[in-house]
Amino acid sequence: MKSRLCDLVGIEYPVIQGGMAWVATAELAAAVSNGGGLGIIAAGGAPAEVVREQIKKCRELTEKPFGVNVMLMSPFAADVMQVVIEEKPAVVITGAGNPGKYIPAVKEAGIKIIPVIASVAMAKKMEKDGADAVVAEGTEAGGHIGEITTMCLVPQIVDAVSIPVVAAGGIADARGAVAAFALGADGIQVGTRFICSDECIAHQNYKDAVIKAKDRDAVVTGRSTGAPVRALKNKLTREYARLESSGASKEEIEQLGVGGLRRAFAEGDVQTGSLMAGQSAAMVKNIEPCADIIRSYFEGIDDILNGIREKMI
Ligand code: TUI
Repeated sequence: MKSRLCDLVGIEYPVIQGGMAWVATAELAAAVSNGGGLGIIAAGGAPAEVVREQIKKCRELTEKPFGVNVMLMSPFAADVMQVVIEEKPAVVITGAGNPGKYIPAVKEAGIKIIPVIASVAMAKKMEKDGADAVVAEGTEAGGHIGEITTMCLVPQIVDAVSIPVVAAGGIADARGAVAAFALGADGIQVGTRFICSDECIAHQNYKDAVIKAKDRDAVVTGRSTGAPVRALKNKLTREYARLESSGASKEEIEQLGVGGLRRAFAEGDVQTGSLMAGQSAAMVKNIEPCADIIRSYFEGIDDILNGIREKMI
C-alpha cells in the first residue's frame, strides 16, 4: 500500500497522525513513525522551546521521518515556526489558519509543508503558494473544524489541485480508508483513533471517554464565536451551549474554554475538561499499539473491494 504521499515524505503506509495538542507528544509521534506512518508532534499552544525539546526527544525515539503540527492561532506560532526551521523535521503541518507567509522559509530549509485546509479556495491558494500537499479536513474531525463533510470536501479538493490530497475527519477503520482513496485521496490523516493507542500519554479517563462515546456524543460548540470546536459531550460542552444561547459575550464564552485541554488530557477531568475528539470516537473500541492501528487501516482492503463487487448484482 503505497501512494505518492509515501514517496513525498518517506513513509511506508499513507497515513499521517493528526496534530492533537497535549496528545500528540514525541512518544506518540515516534510510535506512529516507527509503525510506518508519519508521526506528528503537535505544538498546540506550547512555547517554542518546549517544541524544540519534543523534536529532540522524538529523534531519540525514532530514526524515521516525523513532522510538527504548527497551530497558527497560537500566540507562539511565529517562534515555533522559527524553531522548526532550525530543527528541520521532515514535515511541517499547519492548522487553524493560512500559513502562506511561512511557506518560502520552510521550503528553503528543505522541509515539506502540508497545510490542513477546510475549503476549496484555501486548497487552491496553498497549491499556488507552494505547499507540497494538503490535508482536506472534514467537519467530522475533532477540535477546530470547518463546515464541509469529508465526503463532499475531498473530491472537490482532488478536482481543484494537482498536489497530493490527504483526507481527514471520520476515518476510523479500513472502510473509511477505502472510501477516502475512492474519493481520490492519496493518504489519510487519523487523529481520534490514535488517542486510544498504548503509546499515547493522554490520561486513561480521556481514553475511556473516547471508547465509551456513541454516535451523537462528539458535539460542536463555539459556532457563535466563529471558532467551532468538536469535543465529547460533558459538563463543559453543556455549559458552553447554555452560555452561547443566553447571549453571553464572546469573552465570557471563550473564558470557559481556557485550560480545558490540559484538564482533560493531563488531569483526566472528563467533566470540565475539553475532550476534543472527532465523530469517529464512536467507532473506536479498544486501546492498541500504534503499529497495529496503522496496519488495521490497510489490511482487509481487498476484502472490502471484493465485498463491493459482490454487492453489485
Ligand atoms: O486546527 C485544527 N484543529 C484544531 S486547532 C485546535 S486549538 C483551538 N482550540 C480552541 C479553539 C480554536 C483552536 C484544536 N483543533 N484543524 C485543522 C484545521 N484548520 N481545521 C480548519 C482549519 C482551517 C481554518 C481556516 C485552516 C485554514 C483556515 O484559513 C483561514 C483563513 O485564513 O482563510
